[in-house]
Amino acid sequence: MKTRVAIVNSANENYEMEELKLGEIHPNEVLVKMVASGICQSDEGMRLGVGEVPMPIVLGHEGAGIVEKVGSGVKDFKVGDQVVMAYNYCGTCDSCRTGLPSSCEQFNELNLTGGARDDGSYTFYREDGTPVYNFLHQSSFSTYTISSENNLIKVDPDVDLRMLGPLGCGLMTGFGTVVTALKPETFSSIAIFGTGAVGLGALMTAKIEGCSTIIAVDIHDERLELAKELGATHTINSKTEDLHEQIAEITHGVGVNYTIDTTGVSEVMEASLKVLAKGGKSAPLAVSPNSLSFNPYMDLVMKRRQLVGVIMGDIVPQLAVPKLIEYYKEEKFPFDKILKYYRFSDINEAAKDSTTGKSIKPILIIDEEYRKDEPIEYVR
Ligand code: CXF
Ligand code: ZN
Repeated sequence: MKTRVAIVNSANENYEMEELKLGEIHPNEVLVKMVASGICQSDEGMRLGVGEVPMPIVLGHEGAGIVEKVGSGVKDFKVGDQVVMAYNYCGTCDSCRTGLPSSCEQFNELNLTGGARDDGSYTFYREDGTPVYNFLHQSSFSTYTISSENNLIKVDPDVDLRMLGPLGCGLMTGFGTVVTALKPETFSSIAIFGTGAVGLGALMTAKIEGCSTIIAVDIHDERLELAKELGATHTINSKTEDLHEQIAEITHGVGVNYTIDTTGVSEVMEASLKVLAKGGKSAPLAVSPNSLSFNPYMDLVMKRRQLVGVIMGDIVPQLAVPKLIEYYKEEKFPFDKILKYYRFSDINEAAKDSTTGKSIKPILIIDEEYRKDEPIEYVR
């Protein structure tokens, strides 16, 4: 069977459209006809070579589609199911069994090394038989893809799949970081550095969880306006305002209880630690090559602060995604406000718009026939 993909041949190159052959579906796998896919900052990180994934590769990991065929061992999905896709995990290691599949012992092998199965076979091949690597066992920048059943989250037939892909990565990461990793108390304060999809997902969640002071920090005023609309009680433009002064004023000199950094910029990560109150907790989330420096005695011990690592929101995708859809329907998580739609063939423009900040969350429409009677507005 053939599939049309956006391929990256080597680091730093643009996406190119190409037709590939799909391999065989294995017993625990599912063939998905893609409807749409978000573009995540990590896709860009991988394309630019920061993540060191093997190439040529089909990226994309915020996919949504319809089950076209299931492997012989798949019990929970059937042909025609609407699915959102997240990452793969083994399901049987201690982390998976204790509800932390994003810390799966086999996370790297299953997600980041190209997708060879135990028998050495791959999900994508070129006409000449050479394999093309997959990403997070998903590779959603493709008209059809072979995924694992552990990647999939079934969603109701009534919901519009075209908007749902980002729930499987960026938005779930922001959501999970708040509800699972930081667990802010009602009336506590939180500052979110960077108002992209992860930051805004965290911000909407902080509001749901009852944080009474929600500070959004960014360098773009339009983004800060949107953050306010989505629940920020305070905004700081750290380019034009003094961050430390502002935070001291907002928190009456105490500092913030919780911070999240989504920028990966050294000084910003450092600031997100240093503005914490005593007993505060900070989560730097970005896939970034940068480091941060701090003095453990002064910055942690004396203030009893914590710096925590969180991956994919430390949450089970199959629990998080349906919950987020429920919150969306209740108008508590209006993530539609951050989405912009592009045609699949405009993937390079869409990726560029996400880097320049023109689009917070670009979504590629891969199947333009899906719900054709409910047209959506394209950026170009
Ligand atoms: C990343 C986390 C590190 C591995 C690739 C995916 N998360 C979100 O994009
Ligand atoms: Zn992602």
